[in-house]
Amino acid sequence: QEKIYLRDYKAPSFSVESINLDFNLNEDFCRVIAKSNITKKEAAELRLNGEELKLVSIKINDKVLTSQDYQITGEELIIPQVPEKFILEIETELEPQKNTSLEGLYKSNGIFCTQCEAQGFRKITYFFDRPDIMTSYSVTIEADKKKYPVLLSNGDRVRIDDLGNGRHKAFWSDPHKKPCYLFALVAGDLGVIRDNFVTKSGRKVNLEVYAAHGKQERCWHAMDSLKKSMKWDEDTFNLEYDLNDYMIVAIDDFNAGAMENKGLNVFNSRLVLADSNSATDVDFHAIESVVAHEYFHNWTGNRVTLRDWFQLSLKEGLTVFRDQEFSADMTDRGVQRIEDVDALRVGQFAEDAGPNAHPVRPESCMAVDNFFTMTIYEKGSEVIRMMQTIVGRKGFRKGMDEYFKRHDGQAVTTDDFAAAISEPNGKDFTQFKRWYHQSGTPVVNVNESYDSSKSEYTLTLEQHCPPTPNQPTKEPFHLPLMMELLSKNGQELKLECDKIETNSDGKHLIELKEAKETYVFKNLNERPVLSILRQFSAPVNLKWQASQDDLYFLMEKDTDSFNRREMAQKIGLGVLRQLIDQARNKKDLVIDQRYLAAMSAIIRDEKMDHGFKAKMLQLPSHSVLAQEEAVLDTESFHTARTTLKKAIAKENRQQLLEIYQKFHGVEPKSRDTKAFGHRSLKNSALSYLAELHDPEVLEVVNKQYWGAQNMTDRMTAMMILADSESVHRDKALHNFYEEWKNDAVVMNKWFTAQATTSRKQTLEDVKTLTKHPAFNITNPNNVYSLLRAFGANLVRFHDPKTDAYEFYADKIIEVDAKNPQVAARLCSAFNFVQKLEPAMKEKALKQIRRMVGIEALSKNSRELLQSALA
Ligand code: BAL
Ligand code: ZN
Repeated sequence: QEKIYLRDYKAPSFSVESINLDFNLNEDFCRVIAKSNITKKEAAELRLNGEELKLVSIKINDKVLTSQDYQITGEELIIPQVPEKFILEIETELEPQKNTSLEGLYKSNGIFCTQCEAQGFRKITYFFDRPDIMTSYSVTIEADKKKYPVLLSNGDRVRIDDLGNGRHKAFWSDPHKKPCYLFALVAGDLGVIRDNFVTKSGRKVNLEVYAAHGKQERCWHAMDSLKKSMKWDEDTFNLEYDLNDYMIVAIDDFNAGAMENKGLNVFNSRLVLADSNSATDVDFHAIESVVAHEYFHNWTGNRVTLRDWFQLSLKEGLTVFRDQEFSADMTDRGVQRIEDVDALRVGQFAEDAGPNAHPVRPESCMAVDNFFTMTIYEKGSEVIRMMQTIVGRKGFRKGMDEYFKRHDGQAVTTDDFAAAISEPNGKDFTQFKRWYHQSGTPVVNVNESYDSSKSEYTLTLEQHCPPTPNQPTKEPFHLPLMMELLSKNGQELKLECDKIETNSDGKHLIELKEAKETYVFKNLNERPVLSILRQFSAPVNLKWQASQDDLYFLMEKDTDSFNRREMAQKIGLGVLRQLIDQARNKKDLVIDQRYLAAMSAIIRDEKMDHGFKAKMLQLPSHSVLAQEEAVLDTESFHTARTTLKKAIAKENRQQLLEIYQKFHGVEPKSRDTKAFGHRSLKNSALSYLAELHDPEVLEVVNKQYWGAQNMTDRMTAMMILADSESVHRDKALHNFYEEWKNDAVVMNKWFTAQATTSRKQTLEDVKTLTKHPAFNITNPNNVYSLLRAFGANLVRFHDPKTDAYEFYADKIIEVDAKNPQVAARLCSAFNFVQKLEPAMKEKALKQIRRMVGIEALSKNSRELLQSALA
């Protein structure tokens, strides 16, 4: 399979002034006529991308071409001779009803819809399928009037004609130039809710959210989130919406989460539909953040787009950063940061440490679709956040204004973005940009000493970055490390060190640029306690052999709430690793009493914010353990974690029950941040209590299941019961199924609850569920909620007593034949292969080799699996 390289980028030889797309939609075929107005800018043959297309005809300036005039390969249409300016008319035929890849034009539950990013447009017509070709679109859609009353595309509605023969035809025109990956079409019979938003300059924007009939009333939270996003982007970045209409359409079969097509976002229905009966607090939060994300793309992605796909983080990293900041403003900034960093650690750090590590701006790839990773998105967002930390919020806003001033309407690069932020702030980002091309998570070692005779505290920081694929050595990174020194009673001390920066927000920063640097702080009459990497100001692994006293002190007193929780995690990780070691060596498991006392103190702390307290009580996940431990012995992980949880629960049984009783049933329908916090705390108390496996607690869980007044409570109870041997288990699962079996979105929760248990028979359950009538392997959400969730269930996926790898590989092969993008997302389950014990490793490698040996395996899956073999 061919690789593509960033270094081969060449500016296009053609420009397209406009394109008109005419769709004629039918049950068994769709005819597309694409008419483009093209200019040749330099001597070149015309090469257009196109895949799986049936070509009907090609005309240049109304003259029909014969087969001698052009050539068609599997991926391109080549016309050697074209005039300088011409109208190219191409007619193709598609079969959307047979399109299982869900790229290009396809059908989901009787609705025609499109997904063009990254390279789906080439499955609609032959075109320059590259983001640096931006043009004006006009679109007509003709279809049966009864079956497809709603006909949507990007931009402005021009008119809709009744053709008098049972068919109608809609005309759309998008006044903004765009690359073809932002093209969209929807045709179907859909319900809709409507509202409007008046922009700061007085433009009234019609807002519409479409969903299957009967589901539209579940779209109000998405609508509300959209309005909040529009207001936030005006207030925060002075960015206003630029069309008369903004439409969101919920689709059941969708590879990803959502798509920011200009004026017409297409969403996975799981990220639109929500009410308190059917959606959890986490779902509500995710919907708000993804609706915002897609809306924010209107400027960061659509108005300013990317030059080539290697620059994907230009729009994704920046837009994730924007949605994280939005969520922080809508909810609790401290808790939001904890959640964002947890997600980064679990997903992106693991990616950076695995066989598919790649830079935020990659240099090569086989499948562009494989770029949609945690590294491009979440680490990309951290890169933007570091820029903001270096220049401060005011400086960042100045840079963003400059970015739009320089590049509105253009297709640009991450270098262009970095220049727009750094230049107006007088900063040099030359070294900083290593974050874009060096992969891997840097490690920062911290060494401290205090000299009481000189009243001096010395801090030495050393950085290095472990080797990653194709990058054996790295240059030092430019690391903004937010820090303070704390006194014995937790006060921030005056910092007398000339190497400390203060950014425009007044935050103290170390800008570590060398491999090793030393900082001397003067006039400190007592040994201070270091609080470093506050707010997780750089995505690094901090190696700090601080004393237990300092760690416990920071966990209790750090003035940065993020760091309090971080220290709780660091101590918890150490405790768990000791227990894992004991479990692996068949020793008695001895619980660290100091840690137990500290966790008990948190449980008993009446003043701590409830949402934050729930985060303080979380133990490090298996995925974090897997990154720290040299060997992936998940049974020991499980034993260690459950033993620790049980000890904490046993010590605090009464207090946990009190927390539960105090908050259970309080404002069960409220969705404000406070209510989220209450529920998250009392459900975390319940999950600790469940570890005791005592019948009284399981009665409480069962009662919560049956009496739940919202999905958060129902789902929590169902997950606890699903992971137990309780007599209540089967009845609850059966009831959930009966209640929601006709609701595709909610049924995914039922699959996940059963795929993520630690019970020994989980694999057998998952196998059975793949044959269940509610499971459809062509539906991406079903695949993710059952199979991918199982692949991420480290304890059961890596169970030496089962054939989980073989089963999972069979499923990857089955999915891959229909939908390569979805199959590729399953492959990451094999990322830990290098950490497996020899016998397990051989088992896993055997399956990977088997998959790679299949000739027809997609380049998407092949690229990811092959690197696991390297
Ligand atoms: N562009 C694909 C979906 C998203 O990141 O918004
Ligand atoms: Zn995005």
